[in-house]
Amino acid sequence: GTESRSYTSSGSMIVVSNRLPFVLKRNDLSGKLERKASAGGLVTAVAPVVINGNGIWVGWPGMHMDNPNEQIPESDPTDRTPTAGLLSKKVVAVHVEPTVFDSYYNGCCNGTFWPLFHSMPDRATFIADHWKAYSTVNEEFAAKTVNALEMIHKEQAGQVSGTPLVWVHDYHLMLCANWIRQAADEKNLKLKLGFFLHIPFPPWDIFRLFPWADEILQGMLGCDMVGFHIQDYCLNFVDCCQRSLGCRVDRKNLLVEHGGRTVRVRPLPIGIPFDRFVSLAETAPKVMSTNLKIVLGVDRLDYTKGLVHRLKAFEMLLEKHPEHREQVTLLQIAVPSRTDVREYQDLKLEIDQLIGSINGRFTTPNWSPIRYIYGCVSQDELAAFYRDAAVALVTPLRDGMNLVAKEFVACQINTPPGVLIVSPFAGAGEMMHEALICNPYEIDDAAEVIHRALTMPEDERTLRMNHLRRRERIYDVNHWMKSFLQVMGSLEERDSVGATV
Ligand code: ADQ
Repeated sequence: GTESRSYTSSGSMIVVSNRLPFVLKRNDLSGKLERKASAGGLVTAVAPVVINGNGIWVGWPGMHMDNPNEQIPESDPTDRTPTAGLLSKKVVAVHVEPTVFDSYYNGCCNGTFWPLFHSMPDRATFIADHWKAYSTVNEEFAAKTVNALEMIHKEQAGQVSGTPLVWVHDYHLMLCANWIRQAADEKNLKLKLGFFLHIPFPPWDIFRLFPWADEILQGMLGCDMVGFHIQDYCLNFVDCCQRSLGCRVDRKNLLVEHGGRTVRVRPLPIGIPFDRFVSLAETAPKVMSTNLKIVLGVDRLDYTKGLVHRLKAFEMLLEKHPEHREQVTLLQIAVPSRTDVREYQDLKLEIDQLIGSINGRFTTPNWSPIRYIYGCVSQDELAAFYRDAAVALVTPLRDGMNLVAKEFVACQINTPPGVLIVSPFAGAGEMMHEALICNPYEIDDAAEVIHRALTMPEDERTLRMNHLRRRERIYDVNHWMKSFLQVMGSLEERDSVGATV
């Protein structure tokens, strides 16, 4: 098959993200700290660039430590994950006092920015103390990033090497850039600064509801380049800069002038490790023994994912098209998320009740319409679900990109293939043209779209899926990584085949 390549940056890369690419756990028996790897595609693509380029990762270690000077452990010798080669001296852990961290993370990040940026302002809280904590934590991240930059400059003293590249991730860290830039300037440390937002950037009318909106924009404009998944988010950002800050902007070339510098704004749609999902799908054992057609949903349990609307649409399908009863089952997998937040607990209850009522209404002695898994599943199981499903329902009310849509098409290796249904309000809906598009708010129509997917002729399914797969194979997560290095002017392509996991 086509092996996707990994790339090298010309200068060392410092990645700054809320969480490190692994979290620390204390072993109950030995009392020692251990690394617990994360399995995400982003880490798969970014970790090799950090490791190969002798870079550094700055982030929160996933737990509060009584002694912040306690050493981060090296990786276990049996560790085969992408971060195994990340030496402890290349990891900078950011420690924050628990109450401040709570105001920053649960308060400002997930209580304010998450709903606001997903255009759900009624769910957002605007609390000055949370914003203050956000600012404090961002300052701490910036300080640690400058330490990392100093380490890299020291190591490279005298050697000819590219300019170090700092890559800040996501809505947790929108204020870091100026502090990093100022401190680096004072210390005469060269750098390039890039930012990537993993969630949508809202239109001005929504964004300006945030009382300190200008400061966010100024923070992001501290970078040389600001990346979003799609063009729409780029245009929203440019528009906000013009209307809130009065910046001179160039919409065609996506440029913003600020503080005597020109900031580039770029759409950089993220992809998945396509080949990895194909091989998982090729080897994963069957997990469902059933002759029923599976309609699949896989989401973090989050109000942006449109789970309630989806369940209602499925109920409507069974009502309007009774021929699907006892033929089809909805398999919904929901990953527990932000479980200490009240809104997420309420949503869980609402979903439990709705599933109970739909199953109560339609279940027969040999069939029930909905199978519901509340929990994590292994990568193998996930790939098997994706492979063996007839239809995937990816119907968020709003979503930056949505990787589930992409993982589903990667795993569709059986002939004839299944059908993808995607919401136009996900970034993924923008480019996956051959999917069936479904507005999750319009329940009746959503039911009709599911019906159409279930009755689509084989040749049409094949044609659509071939196109979808071809695109995702090319625009995979390594391509995203490469595009970032390219826009930063830091791409040094090695001619070798990528390090595969
Ligand atoms: P998320 O909101 O988390 O990401 P998504 O893009 O769908 O949403 O990614 C979810 C990931 O979790 C997928 O890779 C999926 O495989 C995994 N996953 C889901 N259910 C699982 C389960 N039961 N067990 C194990 N793994 C499971 C944010 C933004 C998105 C954006 C990404 C990347 O909200 O819009 O696409 O970042 O930029």
